[in-house]
Amino acid sequence: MPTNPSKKPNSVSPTVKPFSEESLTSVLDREIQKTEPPKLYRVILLNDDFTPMEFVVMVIREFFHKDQETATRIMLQVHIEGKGVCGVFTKDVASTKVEQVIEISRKSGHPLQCMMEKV
Ligand code: TYC
Repeated sequence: MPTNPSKKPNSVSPTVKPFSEESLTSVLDREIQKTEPPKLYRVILLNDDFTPMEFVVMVIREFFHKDQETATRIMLQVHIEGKGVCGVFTKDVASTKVEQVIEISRKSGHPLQCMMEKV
């Protein structure tokens, strides 16, 4: 084996070469392409004969951040058609909204039903 006179006897040559800017970018691009977009879920209110309309409007305003007019329109759609969409969210957010709506409804003595369905 030829000896290199400038090399110290016990030095180890580096095995990891630093990334060039281009190769780092292509590695990041590949990682981004692997990331799936999050699955989305509709949060839906169901009609019943007992929950007061004003309570449903309050729920839609407070938990889904709708104004009075939009909340009233969604409530009336549920009342007339049997169900209506209050919003579309990622799984965890949708499931938390469903729990919160059901909790406040039961605590208030109303049978309002809320569910989520995959978009
Ligand atoms: N149908 C109810 C009533 O007549 C009102 C209502 C609307 C209830 C929407 C639930 O998700 C609902 N008082």
